[in-house]
Amino acid sequence: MILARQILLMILGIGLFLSACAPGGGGPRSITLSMEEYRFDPAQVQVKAGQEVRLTLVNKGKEPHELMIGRNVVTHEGRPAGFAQDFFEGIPVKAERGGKPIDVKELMEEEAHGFMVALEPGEEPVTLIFTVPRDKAGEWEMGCFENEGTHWQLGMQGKWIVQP
Ligand SMILES: [Cu+2]
Repeated sequence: MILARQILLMILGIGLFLSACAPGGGGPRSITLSMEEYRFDPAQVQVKAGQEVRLTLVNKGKEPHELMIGRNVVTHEGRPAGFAQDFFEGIPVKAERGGKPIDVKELMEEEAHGFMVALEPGEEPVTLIFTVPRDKAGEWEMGCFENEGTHWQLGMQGKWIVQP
């Protein structure tokens, strides 16, 4: 009986410890977003306006994947190619790989329509660090437009929701 009581107290202690570490404490919000054929995991991400976000991108698939966030898909030669409205426009974004700062431009393809991060399969994850501006509140879409837009067409889409 005494042992059971100790275990119970220990579980309660762990629970309190974890809740103290839970997001909402005002610190940066850490999110891991996995990319694979042909989806984002999680498929829906919620952030708060004004919040600092550390968004780590991992390519768990066998093909190159990218993340773009925006609204209203544009086409290039009849294929989905990005968004008319880019979520990242006007947002200063820092990037880190393996804990070291890198130039975010290294992660972008030359002809990208808006801000994007592309990762080869097995490439080391990248963390994007930025603060969500208050005027970006609302619902946005995440998308991968690799392979001439086929990833988007195959369902590589998600929701990026900015709570006011
Ligand atoms: Cu993809």
